[in-house]
Amino acid sequence: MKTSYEEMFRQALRIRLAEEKIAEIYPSDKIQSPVHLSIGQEPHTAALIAALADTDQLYTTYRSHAAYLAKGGDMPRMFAELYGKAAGVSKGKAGSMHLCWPETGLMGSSAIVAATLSHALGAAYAFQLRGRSEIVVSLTGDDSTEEGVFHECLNFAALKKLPLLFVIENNGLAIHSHLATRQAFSLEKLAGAYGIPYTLSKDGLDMPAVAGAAGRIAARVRAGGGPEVYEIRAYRYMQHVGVAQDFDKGYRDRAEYEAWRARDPLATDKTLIAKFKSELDREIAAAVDFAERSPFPSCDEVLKDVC
Ligand SMILES: Cc1ncc(C[n+]2csc(CCOP(=O)(O)OP(=O)(O)O)c2C)c(N)n1
Ligand SMILES: [Mg+2]
Repeated sequence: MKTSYEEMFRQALRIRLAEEKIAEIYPSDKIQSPVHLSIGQEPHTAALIAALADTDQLYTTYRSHAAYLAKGGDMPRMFAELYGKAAGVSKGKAGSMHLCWPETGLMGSSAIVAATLSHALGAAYAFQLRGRSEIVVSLTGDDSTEEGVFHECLNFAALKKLPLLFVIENNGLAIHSHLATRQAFSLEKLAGAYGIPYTLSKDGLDMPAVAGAAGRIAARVRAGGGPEVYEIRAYRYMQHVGVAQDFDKGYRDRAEYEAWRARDPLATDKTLIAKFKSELDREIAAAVDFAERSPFPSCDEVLKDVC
């Protein structure tokens, strides 16, 4: 593994502290973009990305702060984007749900469930045609596997033996709907129907296990073994969209959350938290300050870059 446990921990903690800062700022309405927080799910994202080469490409969903930061996205420009400022990654026009940082391979994220799957597929096909050594990773939620495009992408990726890794972050929920009420199929068997190998990590909080599995899978995909499906089970601590915890809505039990949190290294490893927290708090405060001081785009920007 190219990244040490401490570095993965630091990266995951960096994401958590940044998202906790977003939650703190949000009631002020300075951030008008809807926000889908990854709190609880950052460990597996940090571990997955730690196992990839820096030049590998990643495509993901609206729950994108974690992937953006772990893939090397600039923190001040992320906050500026959330604030709708001209200095934002996408000049303040994309908001939280469409972060990208092509400089280090985060090629796109989208509010439309499963939308980036076909983009990842196309990129993987291009890498193959050009004889490149990079692989493409598609990181999407459990609900995306119900979309027709997921099945089409499995088929084409298997047919062409593309260098594409489908990572499914399974938090068991699509907004308020549990997986058991939505899916009549097994992901493993579905992948198997296309001859695609499937791996499961039952605990997304276990960063060494996720980084180890992701590294082994990525090496096979890179060596020309064709696409793979990697499911990571996780738990989101916050509501689907927004910055509250919505246990009062009755679709899940606080005890589930407490059981995950009791094992969560970002909550329990006081030694590593103490080691990194002050430095990360300073980085985040500087990013927020940058966003607050930056100007909004001028009115003549409104139709540029959008059509
Ligand atoms: C094509 C499409 N259908 C429905 C929606 C509404 N929607 C937004 S998020 C979401 C649930 C997605 O769940 P999942 O893929 O498991 O990701 P998670 O939010 O759990 O990370 C739905 C149905 C949408 N954005 N796009
Ligand atoms: Mg989900």
